[in-house]
Amino acid sequence: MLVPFAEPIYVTRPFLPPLADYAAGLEEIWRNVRLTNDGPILRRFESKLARSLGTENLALFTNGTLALHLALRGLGIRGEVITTPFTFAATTHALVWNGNQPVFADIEPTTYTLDPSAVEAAITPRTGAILAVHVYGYPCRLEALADLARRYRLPLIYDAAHAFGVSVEGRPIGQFGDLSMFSFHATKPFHSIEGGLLVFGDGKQRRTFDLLRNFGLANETDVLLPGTNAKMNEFQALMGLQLLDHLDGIRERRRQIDALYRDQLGNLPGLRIPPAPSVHVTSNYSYFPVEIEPTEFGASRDQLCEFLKGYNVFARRYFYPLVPDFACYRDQFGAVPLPNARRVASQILTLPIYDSLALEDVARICAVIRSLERLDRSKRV
Ligand code: T4K
Repeated sequence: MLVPFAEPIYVTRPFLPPLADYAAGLEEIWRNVRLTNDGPILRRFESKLARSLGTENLALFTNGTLALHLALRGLGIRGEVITTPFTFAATTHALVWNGNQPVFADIEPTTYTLDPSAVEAAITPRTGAILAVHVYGYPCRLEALADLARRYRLPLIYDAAHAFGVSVEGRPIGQFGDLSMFSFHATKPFHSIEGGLLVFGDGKQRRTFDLLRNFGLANETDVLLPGTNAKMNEFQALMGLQLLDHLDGIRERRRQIDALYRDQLGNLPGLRIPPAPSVHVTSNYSYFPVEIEPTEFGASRDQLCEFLKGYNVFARRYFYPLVPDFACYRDQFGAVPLPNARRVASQILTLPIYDSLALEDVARICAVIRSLERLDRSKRV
C-alpha cells in the first residue's frame, strides 16, 4: 500500500559540497578578511568559469534578476521588447525595471520556448530587442531567432536562468545570441547560493558590467555610470567555485531521475512528457515538467498537485499563472491571445528532481501518480 513520505519531497533541493571542503574555503575567507567587493575567490570563480565556457566575456552578479536588469541597461535596450509569457516573474520584471514595454509572443506547443513566427509577427518599428527564455533549460529555436535578429537588426538576449551546463552541438548555450543570463540560485542544479552570470559576445561590454554592478565606480573618485550594487560576495563565489567540480556528477544523477520518470510515466493516458533532449543537446535536467490533459487523465493538474501533497510530495506549477495574468500586469497585458502559453500554463506540473533524490523515491512518486490515474473518479480529490 502507498503511504505518504515521512519527510517532505520538494520540487528541488540544493546540492551542497562536502562541509569540510566549504569549511576549508571559509578559513581562507577568514584569513583574507575580504568578504565582498571583487575579492580573490570571486576572481578565481570568474577565471574558472571562463576556462570552462571558453570565453573571457563574462561577469558575475549577486543574483540573476539584477544581472538581467543590468544586461538590458548595459546594452542600452529601449522601447518594446518581444518576450515570452511562459516564464518566471523576473524575466518581465527586469524589462519593466529597465523602462521597456514587454510584448508577449506565444510559445511552441511542445517545447514551451518562444515561437519564432509569433516573434516575427510582433515586430514593429518600436521593437528594441528580443528576450527569449531557455525555459526548463530547453534550448530555444536558436537558428530561427538568430535569423530574425539578423534580418531585423535586433539584439537577441537569452534568459538562460535554467540553462547553465546546457550545450548544443558541443557549444555552451551562452555562445548563442548577443548575451545570456544564467541564474545561480540555490534552486538551480548549479548554484552559488544566490548568483547570476552574464555571458556576452562583445568583450568591450565587460567594463560596462564591471562598473554597473559596483555603483559605476572606476576608482575612489571617478563615478562613470549610474550603477547599482549587484556584486557577488566571497561566500557565494566560494560555493560556486566548489560546485563547478561537481557539475558532471549532479547532471548524471538528474539524468537517471529523468530517465526513470520517462520510463514509469511515459505511457500514462493524459500525461504528456516533453520530448527527451535531442542527440545534439547536452541537457542539465533542471526540471521535469509534465502536462496533464484533464479529460484523458481523469483529473486536473491542480487535483494531481493536491493529491501529491497528501503524500508529502510538493510538485510545483512552474509557470502558472502566465506573467501577463499577474495582478501587477493584467490590466496592461491580460487580453493578449496566447493560446499555447495559456494551455500549457493550465496543464503544467514540475515534478521533484534533484541529485540527492533516491531512485526508489522517484519510483514511489510515479506509483502515487499512477494510483490517482487508477482511482475511481468519484473518489478523487
Ligand atoms: N529568469 C527565470 C526564467 C527564472 O526562473 C529565474 C528564477 C530568474 C530569471 C531570476 O533568477 P534569480 O534572481 O532567482 O537568480 C525559485 C527561485 O527563487 C528562482 O531563482 C527561480 N527562477 C524560480 C523558478 O524558482 P520559488 O519562490 O518558487 O522558490 P522556493 O523558495 O519556493 O523553492 C522551491 C523549493 O525548493 C522549496 O519548496 C524547497 C526547496 N528549497 C529552496 C531553497 C531556496 C530548498 O530545499 N532549499 C533552499 O535553500 O522561486
